[in-house]
Amino acid sequence: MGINLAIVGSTGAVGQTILDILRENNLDFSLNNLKLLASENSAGTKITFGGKEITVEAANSSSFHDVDIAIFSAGSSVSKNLAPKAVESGAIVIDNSSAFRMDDKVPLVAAGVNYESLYEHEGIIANPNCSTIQMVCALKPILDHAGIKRIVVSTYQSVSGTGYQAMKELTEQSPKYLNNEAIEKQIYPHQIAFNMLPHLDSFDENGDTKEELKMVNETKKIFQDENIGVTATTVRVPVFIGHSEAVNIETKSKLSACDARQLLENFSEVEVIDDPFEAKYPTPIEIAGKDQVYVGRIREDLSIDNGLNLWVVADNLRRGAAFNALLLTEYLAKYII
Ligand code: 2RA
Repeated sequence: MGINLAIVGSTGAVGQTILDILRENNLDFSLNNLKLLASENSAGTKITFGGKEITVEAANSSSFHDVDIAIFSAGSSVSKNLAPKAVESGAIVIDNSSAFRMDDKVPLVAAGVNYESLYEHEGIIANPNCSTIQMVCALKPILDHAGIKRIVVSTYQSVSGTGYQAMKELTEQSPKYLNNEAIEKQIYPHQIAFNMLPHLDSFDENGDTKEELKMVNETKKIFQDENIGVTATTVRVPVFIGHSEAVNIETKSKLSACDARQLLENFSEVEVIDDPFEAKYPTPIEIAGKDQVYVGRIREDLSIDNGLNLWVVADNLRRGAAFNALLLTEYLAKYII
């Protein structure tokens, strides 16, 4: 029996990526019905899927009566408003927004890292933030083998993390800058073309951004360890798709770079590309459109006893959002509902 799936935010960057992955048809569940939902503004849009034209409907509290699983990718306020209504109607919600991630009653699940947390769900399951997902995937086999004391991460995040309007802004600013024309800014506080902004989301009183705190708090929740030290600096870069991360860790027991490489090569969620002398390491252009987490530059940090450095790259729309949500859907369909 197939599942009845609804996508809330089906016309946005993540919603469209969910549809692309469903069209590729590589997941181990079948669809009985697909309902496409969005805001009033996008209602009426026609989307071709599986040889049929589906009309996008405006999402409201009565949209979920015949739905088994609803994937929400329409921002926190829509999730806060409609996810509880979807659950009341009998659906399980997989939420891509940050609305419920730190709620104790809501499992926060990175596919392949902590599927077991899905069994604790009470209707809502949270997808972690994209930058967290790729980091915890890369660190999971190391955590299990050597333990982790501290993580220091710096990110290089693509504009698609902000959505289609930001991709448009980078596209429009780039030729204008090269032609010495006036640059217009709407989405970011500074020019993003040929620039980098150490500013994702708002700042708190310590000077951390919300994106940085998401990486800290979500990692602790997923790894179920409040004592792991995590500190992050998140940076927006003029890349369309693919977030990159320089991750420095201190393990509890000694792990050589060679053993870390072996652990990562054997982990299902990761692909290692690591031959720097042949200029082989993952880059966002090369991994865009792929579903795995890519790791390279695996090396010991010689400044401390148990230090390792990793370079971690993933397609933020796919692995960091759509694919993670669909892997959770697959797991729920196979083992839980
Ligand atoms: C970003 N992490 O890249 C956000 C998207 N969820 O802006």
